[in-house]
Amino acid sequence: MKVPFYCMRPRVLSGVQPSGNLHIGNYLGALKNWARIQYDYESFFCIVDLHAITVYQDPGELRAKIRETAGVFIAAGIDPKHSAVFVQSSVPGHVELSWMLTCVTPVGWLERMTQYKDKAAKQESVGDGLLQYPVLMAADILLYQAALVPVGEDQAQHLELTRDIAQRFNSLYGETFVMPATGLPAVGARVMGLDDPTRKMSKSETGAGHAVALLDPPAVIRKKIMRATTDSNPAVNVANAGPGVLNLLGIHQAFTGWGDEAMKAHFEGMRYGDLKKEVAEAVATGLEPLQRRYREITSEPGYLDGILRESAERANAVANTTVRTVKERMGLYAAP
Ligand code: ATP
Ligand code: LTN
Repeated sequence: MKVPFYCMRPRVLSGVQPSGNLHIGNYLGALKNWARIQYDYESFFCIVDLHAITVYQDPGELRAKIRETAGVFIAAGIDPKHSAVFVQSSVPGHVELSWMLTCVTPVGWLERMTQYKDKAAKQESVGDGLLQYPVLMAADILLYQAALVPVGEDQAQHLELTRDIAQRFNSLYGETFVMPATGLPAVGARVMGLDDPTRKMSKSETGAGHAVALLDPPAVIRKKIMRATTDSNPAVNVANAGPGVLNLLGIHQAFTGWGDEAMKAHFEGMRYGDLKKEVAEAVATGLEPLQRRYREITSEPGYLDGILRESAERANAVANTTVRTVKERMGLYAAP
Protein backbone atom coordinates (compact mmCIF):
# COMPACT_ATOMS: atom_id res chain seq x y z
CA MET A 1 0.00 0.00 0.00
CA LYS A 2 1.25 3.47 -0.83
CA VAL A 3 1.80 5.57 2.32
CA PRO A 4 -0.08 8.89 2.08
CA PHE A 5 2.25 11.93 2.03
CA TYR A 6 1.00 13.29 5.37
CA CYS A 7 1.94 10.03 7.10
CA MET A 8 5.54 10.21 5.99
CA ARG A 9 8.16 11.59 8.29
CA PRO A 10 10.16 14.57 6.99
CA ARG A 11 13.66 13.69 5.90
CA VAL A 12 16.99 14.75 7.27
CA LEU A 13 20.26 14.50 5.36
CA SER A 14 23.82 15.41 6.19
CA GLY A 15 27.33 14.42 5.20
CA VAL A 16 31.00 14.36 6.16
CA GLN A 17 33.97 14.14 3.81
CA PRO A 18 36.25 11.11 4.34
CA SER A 19 39.21 13.43 3.90
CA GLY A 20 41.07 12.75 7.14
CA ASN A 21 40.58 11.94 10.81
CA LEU A 22 37.21 13.05 12.14
CA HIS A 23 37.66 15.46 15.03
CA ILE A 24 35.69 16.90 17.93
CA GLY A 25 34.50 19.76 15.69
CA ASN A 26 32.83 17.25 13.37
CA TYR A 27 31.35 15.51 16.40
CA LEU A 28 29.99 18.58 18.19
CA GLY A 29 29.01 20.46 15.02
CA ALA A 30 27.40 17.52 13.25
CA LEU A 31 27.45 13.87 14.43
CA LYS A 32 26.21 14.42 17.97
CA ASN A 33 23.15 16.24 16.67
CA TRP A 34 22.48 13.68 14.00
CA ALA A 35 22.31 11.00 16.66
CA ARG A 36 19.97 13.14 18.78
CA ILE A 37 17.44 13.97 16.07
CA GLN A 38 17.58 10.87 13.87
CA TYR A 39 14.35 9.26 15.14
CA ASP A 40 12.27 12.37 14.46
CA TYR A 41 13.00 11.97 10.75
CA GLU A 42 13.59 9.52 7.98
CA SER A 43 17.35 9.91 8.19
CA PHE A 44 20.13 9.77 5.60
CA PHE A 45 23.78 10.22 6.60
CA CYS A 46 26.28 10.23 3.82
CA ILE A 47 30.04 9.74 3.50
CA VAL A 48 30.69 12.26 0.76
CA ASP A 49 33.64 10.72 -1.05
CA LEU A 50 32.94 12.65 -4.28
CA HIS A 51 33.35 15.88 -2.34
CA ALA A 52 36.61 14.64 -0.82
CA ILE A 53 38.23 14.24 -4.27
CA THR A 54 37.81 17.95 -5.03
CA VAL A 55 41.30 18.08 -3.50
CA TYR A 56 43.73 15.23 -4.26
CA GLN A 57 43.36 12.16 -2.03
CA ASP A 58 45.69 9.18 -2.02
CA PRO A 59 43.42 6.34 -3.32
CA GLY A 60 44.47 3.80 -0.69
CA GLU A 61 44.00 6.27 2.15
CA LEU A 62 40.64 7.43 0.79
CA ARG A 63 39.41 3.82 0.63
CA ALA A 64 40.39 3.31 4.27
CA LYS A 65 38.92 6.65 5.42
CA ILE A 66 35.54 5.90 3.83
CA ARG A 67 35.18 2.80 6.00
CA GLU A 68 36.57 4.54 9.06
CA THR A 69 34.10 7.41 8.64
CA ALA A 70 31.18 4.99 8.34
CA GLY A 71 32.37 3.25 11.52
CA VAL A 72 32.63 6.56 13.37
CA PHE A 73 29.09 7.58 12.32
CA ILE A 74 27.71 4.42 13.91
CA ALA A 75 30.02 4.62 16.92
CA ALA A 76 28.78 8.20 17.49
CA GLY A 77 25.24 6.90 17.90
CA ILE A 78 23.75 6.74 14.41
CA ASP A 79 21.46 3.73 14.49
CA PRO A 80 21.85 1.90 11.18
CA LYS A 81 18.60 0.01 11.76
CA HIS A 82 16.79 3.31 11.52
CA SER A 83 19.08 5.67 9.59
CA ALA A 84 20.73 5.08 6.23
CA VAL A 85 24.55 5.29 6.45
CA PHE A 86 25.83 5.22 2.89
CA VAL A 87 28.61 6.30 0.56
CA GLN A 88 27.79 9.11 -1.88
CA SER A 89 29.46 7.45 -4.88
CA SER A 90 27.31 4.34 -4.47
CA VAL A 91 24.22 6.39 -5.38
CA PRO A 92 24.62 7.62 -8.99
CA GLY A 93 21.72 10.06 -8.59
CA HIS A 94 24.01 12.50 -6.73
CA VAL A 95 26.09 13.10 -9.85
CA GLU A 96 23.08 13.08 -12.20
CA LEU A 97 21.17 15.68 -10.22
CA SER A 98 24.33 17.69 -9.69
CA TRP A 99 24.69 18.19 -13.46
CA MET A 100 21.06 19.21 -13.84
CA LEU A 101 21.45 21.76 -11.02
CA THR A 102 24.74 23.03 -12.48
CA CYS A 103 22.75 24.10 -15.51
CA VAL A 104 20.54 26.44 -13.45
CA THR A 105 23.37 27.85 -11.28
CA PRO A 106 25.13 31.11 -12.21
CA VAL A 107 28.94 30.87 -11.91
CA GLY A 108 28.93 34.13 -9.91
CA TRP A 109 27.03 32.44 -7.07
CA LEU A 110 29.76 29.78 -6.83
CA GLU A 111 32.68 32.20 -7.02
CA ARG A 112 31.33 34.01 -3.96
CA MET A 113 31.48 30.94 -1.65
CA THR A 114 34.00 31.52 1.13
CA GLN A 115 35.01 27.85 1.36
CA TYR A 116 35.82 27.93 -2.38
CA LYS A 117 37.85 31.12 -1.98
CA ASP A 118 39.79 29.70 1.01
CA LYS A 119 40.52 26.34 -0.61
CA ALA A 120 41.31 27.85 -4.03
CA ALA A 121 43.82 30.24 -2.42
CA LYS A 122 45.79 27.22 -1.16
CA GLN A 123 46.10 25.57 -4.63
CA GLU A 124 48.36 26.40 -7.55
CA SER A 125 45.81 25.29 -10.10
CA VAL A 126 42.14 25.23 -9.11
CA GLY A 127 40.15 22.19 -10.27
CA ASP A 128 36.62 22.76 -11.57
CA GLY A 129 35.38 20.33 -8.90
CA LEU A 130 36.23 22.83 -6.19
CA LEU A 131 33.97 25.42 -7.82
CA GLN A 132 31.20 22.86 -8.39
CA TYR A 133 31.48 21.52 -4.82
CA PRO A 134 28.40 23.37 -3.47
CA VAL A 135 26.24 22.29 -6.42
CA LEU A 136 27.04 18.65 -5.63
CA MET A 137 26.16 19.41 -2.01
CA ALA A 138 22.83 20.95 -3.12
CA ALA A 139 22.20 17.76 -5.11
CA ASP A 140 22.95 15.61 -2.03
CA ILE A 141 20.27 17.48 -0.10
CA LEU A 142 17.60 18.04 -2.76
CA LEU A 143 17.83 14.46 -3.99
CA TYR A 144 16.27 13.33 -0.70
CA GLN A 145 13.88 16.30 -0.41
CA ALA A 146 15.47 16.88 3.01
CA ALA A 147 13.56 19.27 5.28
CA LEU A 148 16.51 19.67 7.67
CA VAL A 149 20.29 19.62 7.23
CA PRO A 150 22.18 19.53 10.55
CA VAL A 151 25.67 21.01 10.03
CA GLY A 152 28.31 23.18 11.68
CA GLU A 153 28.33 26.92 11.14
CA ASP A 154 30.90 26.78 8.31
CA GLN A 155 28.27 25.16 6.07
CA ALA A 156 25.55 27.79 6.56
CA GLN A 157 26.53 29.64 3.37
CA HIS A 158 26.34 26.42 1.34
CA LEU A 159 22.86 25.82 2.72
CA GLU A 160 21.74 29.30 1.65
CA LEU A 161 23.05 28.56 -1.82
CA THR A 162 21.18 25.23 -1.83
CA ARG A 163 17.93 27.09 -1.14
CA ASP A 164 18.74 29.63 -3.89
CA ILE A 165 19.36 26.82 -6.39
CA ALA A 166 16.17 25.01 -5.32
CA GLN A 167 14.14 28.21 -5.64
CA ARG A 168 15.56 28.94 -9.05
CA PHE A 169 14.79 25.43 -10.24
CA ASN A 170 11.27 25.59 -8.81
CA SER A 171 10.57 28.90 -10.49
CA LEU A 172 11.88 27.70 -13.87
CA TYR A 173 10.33 24.23 -13.90
CA GLY A 174 7.54 24.29 -11.29
CA GLU A 175 7.47 23.29 -7.59
CA THR A 176 9.83 20.33 -7.32
CA PHE A 177 12.09 20.65 -4.29
CA VAL A 178 11.44 20.94 -0.56
CA MET A 179 13.27 23.98 0.94
CA PRO A 180 15.84 22.59 3.40
CA ALA A 181 16.35 24.34 6.77
CA THR A 182 19.82 24.71 8.32
CA GLY A 183 20.15 22.95 11.70
CA LEU A 184 22.95 24.47 13.80
CA PRO A 185 23.78 23.14 17.28
CA ALA A 186 23.30 25.53 20.24
CA VAL A 187 26.91 24.95 21.37
CA GLY A 188 29.83 23.57 19.38
CA ALA A 189 28.72 24.98 16.00
CA ARG A 190 32.24 26.28 15.42
CA VAL A 191 35.10 24.60 17.28
CA MET A 192 38.40 26.37 16.69
CA GLY A 193 41.89 24.90 16.18
CA LEU A 194 43.75 24.18 19.45
CA ASP A 195 47.00 25.53 17.99
CA ASP A 196 45.36 28.61 16.45
CA PRO A 197 41.97 29.54 17.91
CA THR A 198 41.36 32.08 15.14
CA ARG A 199 40.96 29.25 12.61
CA LYS A 200 38.23 26.59 12.46
CA MET A 201 39.30 23.11 13.53
CA SER A 202 39.60 21.21 10.27
CA LYS A 203 40.37 17.65 9.15
CA SER A 204 42.68 18.70 6.39
CA GLU A 205 44.97 20.67 8.74
CA THR A 206 47.88 18.38 9.46
CA GLY A 207 49.57 20.13 12.42
CA ALA A 208 49.94 17.66 15.34
CA GLY A 209 48.39 20.01 17.90
CA HIS A 210 45.55 21.34 15.73
CA ALA A 211 42.66 18.95 16.35
CA VAL A 212 41.56 16.25 18.78
CA ALA A 213 40.64 13.27 16.61
CA LEU A 214 37.67 11.20 17.75
CA LEU A 215 39.82 8.07 17.82
CA ASP A 216 42.80 9.64 19.62
CA PRO A 217 43.80 7.63 22.72
CA PRO A 218 43.13 9.45 26.04
CA ALA A 219 46.85 10.19 26.57
CA VAL A 220 47.03 11.94 23.20
CA ILE A 221 43.83 13.89 23.93
CA ARG A 222 45.33 15.13 27.22
CA LYS A 223 48.64 16.07 25.60
CA LYS A 224 46.98 18.05 22.80
CA ILE A 225 44.65 19.94 25.12
CA MET A 226 47.41 20.71 27.67
CA ARG A 227 49.36 22.35 24.81
CA ALA A 228 46.43 24.40 23.46
CA THR A 229 47.07 28.07 22.78
CA THR A 230 45.50 30.39 25.37
CA ASP A 231 46.52 34.01 26.03
CA SER A 232 48.87 35.95 28.30
CA ASN A 233 46.47 36.04 31.30
CA PRO A 234 47.14 33.48 34.06
CA ALA A 235 43.55 32.55 34.87
CA VAL A 236 40.01 32.47 33.46
CA ASN A 237 38.14 35.76 33.29
CA VAL A 238 35.00 34.84 31.37
CA ALA A 239 34.08 38.43 30.43
CA ASN A 240 37.52 39.13 28.95
CA ALA A 241 38.60 35.70 27.75
CA GLY A 242 40.59 35.45 24.51
CA PRO A 243 39.56 33.07 21.68
CA GLY A 244 41.71 30.16 22.93
CA VAL A 245 40.13 30.16 26.39
CA LEU A 246 36.63 30.64 24.96
CA ASN A 247 37.24 27.69 22.67
CA LEU A 248 38.28 25.46 25.58
CA LEU A 249 35.26 26.55 27.63
CA GLY A 250 32.99 25.93 24.64
CA ILE A 251 34.39 22.42 24.17
CA HIS A 252 33.88 21.65 27.86
CA GLN A 253 30.32 22.96 27.78
CA ALA A 254 29.46 21.01 24.64
CA PHE A 255 30.76 17.74 26.12
CA THR A 256 29.24 18.16 29.58
CA GLY A 257 26.01 20.00 28.75
CA TRP A 258 26.54 22.42 31.67
CA GLY A 259 24.58 25.70 31.52
CA ASP A 260 26.25 29.15 31.24
CA GLU A 261 25.82 29.88 34.96
CA ALA A 262 27.37 26.61 36.07
CA MET A 263 30.28 27.14 33.68
CA LYS A 264 30.99 30.61 35.03
CA ALA A 265 30.66 29.59 38.67
CA HIS A 266 33.04 26.68 38.17
CA PHE A 267 35.71 28.17 35.93
CA GLU A 268 35.92 31.89 36.81
CA GLY A 269 39.38 32.58 38.25
CA MET A 270 40.69 29.05 37.54
CA ARG A 271 44.31 28.83 36.38
CA TYR A 272 44.73 27.79 32.76
CA GLY A 273 46.62 24.61 33.64
CA ASP A 274 43.66 23.41 35.74
CA LEU A 275 41.13 24.50 33.12
CA LYS A 276 42.97 22.42 30.52
CA LYS A 277 43.06 19.38 32.80
CA GLU A 278 39.28 19.57 33.26
CA VAL A 279 38.63 20.07 29.55
CA ALA A 280 40.89 17.12 28.69
CA GLU A 281 39.02 14.94 31.21
CA ALA A 282 35.61 15.97 29.83
CA VAL A 283 36.70 15.19 26.26
CA ALA A 284 38.43 11.87 27.09
CA THR A 285 35.44 10.71 29.17
CA GLY A 286 32.94 11.97 26.57
CA LEU A 287 34.66 10.05 23.77
CA GLU A 288 35.20 6.82 25.67
CA PRO A 289 31.86 5.17 24.67
CA LEU A 290 32.35 6.19 21.03
CA GLN A 291 35.82 4.68 20.95
CA ARG A 292 34.67 1.46 22.58
CA ARG A 293 31.80 1.10 20.13
CA TYR A 294 34.15 1.81 17.21
CA ARG A 295 36.41 -1.06 18.27
CA GLU A 296 33.40 -3.40 18.50
CA ILE A 297 32.06 -2.42 15.08
CA THR A 298 35.36 -2.80 13.30
CA SER A 299 36.12 -6.18 14.86
CA GLU A 300 32.96 -7.71 13.36
CA PRO A 301 33.83 -8.90 9.83
CA GLY A 302 31.36 -7.82 7.15
CA TYR A 303 29.26 -5.66 9.51
CA LEU A 304 30.08 -2.29 7.96
CA ASP A 305 29.89 -3.54 4.38
CA GLY A 306 26.45 -4.98 5.06
CA ILE A 307 25.19 -1.66 6.39
CA LEU A 308 26.70 0.35 3.55
CA ARG A 309 25.11 -2.00 0.99
CA GLU A 310 21.62 -2.01 2.53
CA SER A 311 21.67 1.73 3.14
CA ALA A 312 22.73 2.41 -0.46
CA GLU A 313 19.70 0.43 -1.64
CA ARG A 314 17.40 2.58 0.49
CA ALA A 315 19.10 5.75 -0.66
CA ASN A 316 18.99 4.72 -4.32
CA ALA A 317 15.24 4.09 -4.12
CA VAL A 318 14.58 7.68 -2.95
CA ALA A 319 17.21 9.20 -5.24
CA ASN A 320 15.85 7.48 -8.36
CA THR A 321 12.37 8.87 -7.72
CA THR A 322 13.70 12.43 -7.52
CA VAL A 323 15.95 12.07 -10.56
CA ARG A 324 13.00 10.79 -12.55
CA THR A 325 10.80 13.71 -11.52
CA VAL A 326 13.55 16.23 -12.32
CA LYS A 327 14.16 14.65 -15.73
CA GLU A 328 10.45 14.86 -16.53
CA ARG A 329 10.24 18.48 -15.36
CA MET A 330 13.22 19.48 -17.48
CA GLY A 331 12.01 17.60 -20.56
CA LEU A 332 14.86 15.09 -20.51
CA TYR A 333 14.19 11.57 -21.75
CA ALA A 334 12.91 9.47 -18.88
CA ALA A 335 12.42 5.92 -20.17
CA PRO A 336 8.81 4.74 -19.67
P1 ATP B 1 38.00 19.47 5.61
O1 ATP B 1 39.10 20.09 6.38
O2 ATP B 1 38.40 18.23 4.86
O3 ATP B 1 37.22 20.46 4.77
P2 ATP B 1 36.27 19.55 7.90
O4 ATP B 1 36.99 19.19 9.13
O5 ATP B 1 35.96 20.99 7.66
O6 ATP B 1 36.98 18.89 6.66
P3 ATP B 1 33.79 18.48 6.85
O7 ATP B 1 33.76 17.09 6.33
O8 ATP B 1 33.94 19.55 5.84
O9 ATP B 1 34.93 18.69 7.94
O10 ATP B 1 32.52 18.74 7.76
C1 ATP B 1 31.64 17.76 8.26
C2 ATP B 1 30.67 18.37 9.24
O11 ATP B 1 31.38 18.84 10.41
C3 ATP B 1 29.95 19.61 8.68
O12 ATP B 1 28.62 19.62 9.17
C4 ATP B 1 30.71 20.76 9.25
O13 ATP B 1 29.94 21.94 9.37
C5 ATP B 1 31.11 20.21 10.61
N1 ATP B 1 32.34 20.84 11.10
C6 ATP B 1 33.55 20.80 10.49
N2 ATP B 1 34.46 21.47 11.21
C7 ATP B 1 33.81 21.96 12.29
C8 ATP B 1 34.20 22.74 13.42
N3 ATP B 1 35.45 23.13 13.56
N4 ATP B 1 33.28 23.05 14.35
C9 ATP B 1 31.98 22.64 14.22
N5 ATP B 1 31.55 21.90 13.18
C10 ATP B 1 32.43 21.56 12.23
N1 LTN C 1 30.24 20.36 2.44
C1 LTN C 1 30.00 19.66 3.66
C2 LTN C 1 29.90 18.18 3.49
C3 LTN C 1 28.66 17.86 2.76
C4 LTN C 1 27.32 17.99 3.26
C5 LTN C 1 26.48 17.56 2.19
C6 LTN C 1 26.79 18.42 4.46
C7 LTN C 1 28.56 17.40 1.49
N2 LTN C 1 27.26 17.21 1.14
C8 LTN C 1 25.10 17.59 2.33
C9 LTN C 1 25.39 18.44 4.59
C10 LTN C 1 24.57 18.02 3.53
C11 LTN C 1 31.14 19.97 4.62
O1 LTN C 1 30.95 19.77 5.75
N3 LTN C 1 32.24 20.42 4.17
